[in-house]
Amino acid sequence: MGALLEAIHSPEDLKRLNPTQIEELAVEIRERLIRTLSRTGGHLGPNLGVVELTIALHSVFDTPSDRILFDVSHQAYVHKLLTGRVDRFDTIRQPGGLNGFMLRTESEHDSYGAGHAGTALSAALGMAVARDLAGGKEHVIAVAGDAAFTNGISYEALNNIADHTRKLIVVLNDNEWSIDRNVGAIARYFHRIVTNERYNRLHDSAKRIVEKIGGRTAVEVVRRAEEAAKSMLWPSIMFEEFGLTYYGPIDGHNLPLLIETFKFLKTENRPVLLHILTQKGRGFQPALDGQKKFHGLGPYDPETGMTQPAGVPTYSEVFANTLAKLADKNEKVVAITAAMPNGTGLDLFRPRHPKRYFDVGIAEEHAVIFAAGMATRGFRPFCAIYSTFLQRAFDPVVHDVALQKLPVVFCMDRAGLSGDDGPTHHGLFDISYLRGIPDMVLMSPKDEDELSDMMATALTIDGPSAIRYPRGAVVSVECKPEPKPIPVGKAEVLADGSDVAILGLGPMTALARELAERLEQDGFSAAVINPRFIKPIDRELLAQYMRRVAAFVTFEDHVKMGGFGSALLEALQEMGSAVPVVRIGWPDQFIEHGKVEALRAKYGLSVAEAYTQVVPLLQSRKRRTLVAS
Ligand SMILES: Cc1ncc(C[n+]2csc(CCOP(=O)(O)OP(=O)(O)O)c2C)c(N)n1
Repeated sequence: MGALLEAIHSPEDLKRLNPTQIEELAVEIRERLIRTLSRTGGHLGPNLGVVELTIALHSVFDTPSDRILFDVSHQAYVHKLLTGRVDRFDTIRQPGGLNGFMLRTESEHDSYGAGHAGTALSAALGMAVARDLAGGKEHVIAVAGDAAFTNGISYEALNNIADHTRKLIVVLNDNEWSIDRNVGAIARYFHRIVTNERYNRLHDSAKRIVEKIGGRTAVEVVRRAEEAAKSMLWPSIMFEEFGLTYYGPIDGHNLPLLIETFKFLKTENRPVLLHILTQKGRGFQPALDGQKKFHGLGPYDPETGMTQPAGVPTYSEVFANTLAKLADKNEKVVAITAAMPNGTGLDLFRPRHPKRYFDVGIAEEHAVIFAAGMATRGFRPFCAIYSTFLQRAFDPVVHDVALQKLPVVFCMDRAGLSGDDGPTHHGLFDISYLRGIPDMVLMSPKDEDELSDMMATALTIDGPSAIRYPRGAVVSVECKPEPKPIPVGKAEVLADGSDVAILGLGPMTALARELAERLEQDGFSAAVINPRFIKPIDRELLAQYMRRVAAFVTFEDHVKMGGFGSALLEALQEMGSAVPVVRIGWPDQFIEHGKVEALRAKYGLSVAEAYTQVVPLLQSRKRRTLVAS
């Protein structure tokens, strides 16, 4: 099984296959994707949809000299299989194995790394212009899904392409889905093109000509006929207005058609956009039946597609249910997501308050400015955006929300290490980038009950606030029936002590407790503090402890630089304290993908590491006290 695929060590091997073998290869690739991902998890649906497209691209173009870019690059598994990574494919998303996205360090065939949406067209234009300036001949091809066209950057690139290069191929891979159903006017526009009957009739005959005759002449004849038809059917095709010649829509699963079309497009001396229609999840019925679920998922049964039922609720679910409750009581509460209704939990909010639920597409900057607009009119927007994706909207957070002191609440899911997805998805920078913004109130709950309380707290704040909480299952504590606001800027003392004060941010209070236990066993008296607020930090409490303890310890699931420990250091320094601070957090480097526990151990986010660093500080005070007495 899989003999053809196993023999592909580079795209050159693919080019030696005959048309029948290429069709068989597509079957083998699908089998491999379904089988491997059933164990590793990953983006099954998107990859099943681009099997023929990727085979066609690698049959016609020559990587690594030609540059193929995939937007987001979650759909680049087939590309990995065809570019010398079959042997390692079973390691995808596993510790030390292949990354789930394109990585320039992983292969010379990965021309551009990505994980966030909307970057392919800009980067491709950059490469095309670099080629033109250097007098090169290579081809640059950007593959972007229909949802990438809900993202502003794609249009910023489109606005420039025709002015700056004459050779660039954009492939619009249209499957009508983002993670959820694609939203907005652009999705409807694509749908209108695809469902226009007259155009499609013409199109079918065009397809037959290309299949029958093949080659450049056939495509040229078809193109001329289509050109005429297009202008009859619509006053303009949007992409043509941007200066890209539009081809399509064509069947993205018809291999001979795709190959012939790319052979033709390769010879074009003007920027082109090829619109292909694909089916997300093609070849695996459970994925066709559950497009949303199979966009990206953990392990499943390769026969039935069944997954383990989730036992414990997630932070996302608690967030969404609490928001629905808050919205029941306050008609000004609205929920905003940037194409992540499922991931953020807002799927649960939507049916309860459909009029106050907004999915704006993959458009984080717009989401934040849209929220700002609503807030100016008295609404209380909750923007549910993953920590990593809010990076996109930094300026709107500063310029539109904070500067105008608007009460927008940023609910940052997946704050902390995200694990298997790797560096593009780790949420390790949000404290650093939000902490310096005036008026921002920044919170992190130790458990799900406190998350609900912080959401209620946010409603009492007359300005911007942000709550960071991690991916996955909650701590499973008893939750109050109704959330209760917490006094802003007040930390919670979980245990008092006089030798050391240990502050564990968010769910890291668990590590703080563990460290305290170990130190108590050694005869030290340890205070355990749940900071709750990163900003404003509880200076009153710090002032009490800085007079008593020999050291502070901070634990945070965030980079150390500019994080919570840094905030504590700054506050202590300003208050004239020289008490040493042991900061436990992520180092100043990008963290690879892997299992959270293993990566924490590797990078010293552990009780053991804190213990090693803090004990000498405590012992030296003990010695000093003994000498003094
Ligand atoms: C800036 C940003 N926001 C959100 C996401 C989460 N995300 C990953 S893939 C995806 C949908 C992509 O849809 P599309 O580009 O149409 O590709 P498909 O999976 O349908 O092939 C989203 C919203 C992201 N990667 N980047």
